[in-house]
Amino acid sequence: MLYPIENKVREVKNLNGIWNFRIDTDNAGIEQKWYEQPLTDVVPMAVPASYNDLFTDARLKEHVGYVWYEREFIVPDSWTDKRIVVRFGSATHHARVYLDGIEVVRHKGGFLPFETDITELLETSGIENHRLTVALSNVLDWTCLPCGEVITEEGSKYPEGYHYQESYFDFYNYSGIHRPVKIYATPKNYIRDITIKTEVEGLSPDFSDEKPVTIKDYKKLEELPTANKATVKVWVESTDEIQSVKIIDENNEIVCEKEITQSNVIDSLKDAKDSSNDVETYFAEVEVTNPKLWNPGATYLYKLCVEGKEDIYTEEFGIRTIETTDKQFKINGKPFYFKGFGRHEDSDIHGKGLDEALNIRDFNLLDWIGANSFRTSHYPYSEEQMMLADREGIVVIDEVPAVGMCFWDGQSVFAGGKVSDETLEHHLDVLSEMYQRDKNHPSVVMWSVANEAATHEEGAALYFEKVTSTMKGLDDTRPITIVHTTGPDGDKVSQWVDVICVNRYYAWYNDHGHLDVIGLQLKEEMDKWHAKYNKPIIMSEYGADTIAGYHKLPAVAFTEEFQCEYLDEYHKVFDQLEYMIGEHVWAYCDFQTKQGLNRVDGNKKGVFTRNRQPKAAAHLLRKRWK
Ligand code: GCB
Repeated sequence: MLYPIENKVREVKNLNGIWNFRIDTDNAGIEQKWYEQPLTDVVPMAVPASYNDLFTDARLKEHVGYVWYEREFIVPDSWTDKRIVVRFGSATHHARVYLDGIEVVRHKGGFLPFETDITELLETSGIENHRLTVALSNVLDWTCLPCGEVITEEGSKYPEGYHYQESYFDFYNYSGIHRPVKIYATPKNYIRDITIKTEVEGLSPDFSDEKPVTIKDYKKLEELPTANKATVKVWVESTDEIQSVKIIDENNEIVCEKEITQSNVIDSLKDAKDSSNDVETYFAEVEVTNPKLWNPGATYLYKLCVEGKEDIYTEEFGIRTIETTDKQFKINGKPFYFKGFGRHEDSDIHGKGLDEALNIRDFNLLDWIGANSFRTSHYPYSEEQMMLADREGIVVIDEVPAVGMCFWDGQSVFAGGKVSDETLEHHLDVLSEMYQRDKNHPSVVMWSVANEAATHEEGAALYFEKVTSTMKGLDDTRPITIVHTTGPDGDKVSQWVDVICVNRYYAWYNDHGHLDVIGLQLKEEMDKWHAKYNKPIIMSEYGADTIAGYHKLPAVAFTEEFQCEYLDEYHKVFDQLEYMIGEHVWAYCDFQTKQGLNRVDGNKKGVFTRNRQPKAAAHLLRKRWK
């Protein structure tokens, strides 16, 4: 899915700002057709933002069900004869969008964009001020990702109708219109999608003998790879007649150009929205000699400019290769060691709402600490973050919101009537939406199809065989992973992934406080994983809750000293194991969770505070990673 851009023929209007807002206390608004009239009893609400932390009333903050957003907009006269689309960067989790009282789109899933063509409605409405209304539900059940369930309590101990949202994942269920809302105009005939894949020849130098790839050895691999030639394969879906594709370098010089004709059309189908138009898929191959490669921390971004008779679209991309072996993860032939974090989109007041200033601070901190990568735990992050990652050279493991598919008390998720065919169908849809959104980002080097699912269950094998094969079918250019809580003995799914990601909390959730058992237990388990699957391993989570400013010698749990010693114990093991290809500390920052006995106002495993200031462990990691 293309990001809305402006150019000679395309225009974008931002609808962010203050909207009207109303909590649907009885969840009756849809039945009562609130969308037909301007909303009543509204309060002002910021978009994009989570609404939860903007209220002072717990009933509003914790509301389970629908809330309503509304604003007006005017379409400029200059957009007459254009195709007009309304687009949401994300709305968490189930959205129904109405234009002037008429439903125009529904979307399930809180972390990916959706859009719809509203041209015809706008043209026929005869109204100047258009009303955009959104009914948004934050309810999670077993048919959506993340999974959850609404629990209703009965009996004399609870007020009548008492219910709350239950979830089996460890972050607050922030809700709202979290990412930008835009309307944009394209020519009537338009470019619908672009897919870019690159192939590289003559990579040098040959790093294949560089072993073992532990953090210490990686430091020796300073030399950047080069290549003789790249073939850029381009697929363009368009209702417009495509005429050329050009590749433009960072100096804005055209490095190659190809004329496109009808002979480049490889497929044609009816446009679902406009049957008078066919969406044709054009395919072209363009060659770049001596390409500048996109490397972690040393990026190069080319632009692919596609020109049709009416429409133009320019997409950034990078040229790089990815390969995995039994012990390595190579980017441009060079072994890559993941240093970084599992993160969250989370901050005070904004919740999960896009905050560009915060993103800049985060990328500056990643640079300061010497991190080269992160995982989008546990859902795809904003498009704006992905663009920053491309530009700043931060490597991304892109994860779908498949989290919470595990009970910690032994109940079955896959055979206990929880996960169903409907869950699977949605999971596959989300994989496809994530791929469609992020496929052209060079920073994305691997897809994660789930975090900590109950992969030891028989049913999980059937389920994840479909999930992994679907992901592989969508993208033949990137490896895939699944992030485990299950151990190597129980795991039933890792035969289908390329890299094993393991979350481990030795001396935290097990043998709490016993730092001296970490080395033994960790090494034994990692060796087992590698012996079973012969695949490289990333420690995708390890960490200890730490209250900033708490100190004690000798170290005890929750102090800054403990967090440092804890990480050190893990690092000693990683540095001995040549199949370990990365360390992602949990977590980048402290973050909000639901209330729980082991959460003192949130998860405190951050290496930085929620306010993005360093704990002692940040200095330790900086020394190690730099
Ligand atoms: C995990 C989860 C993560 C939690 C973390 C913790 O394994 O993947 O979402 O926040 O543990 O701190 O318990």
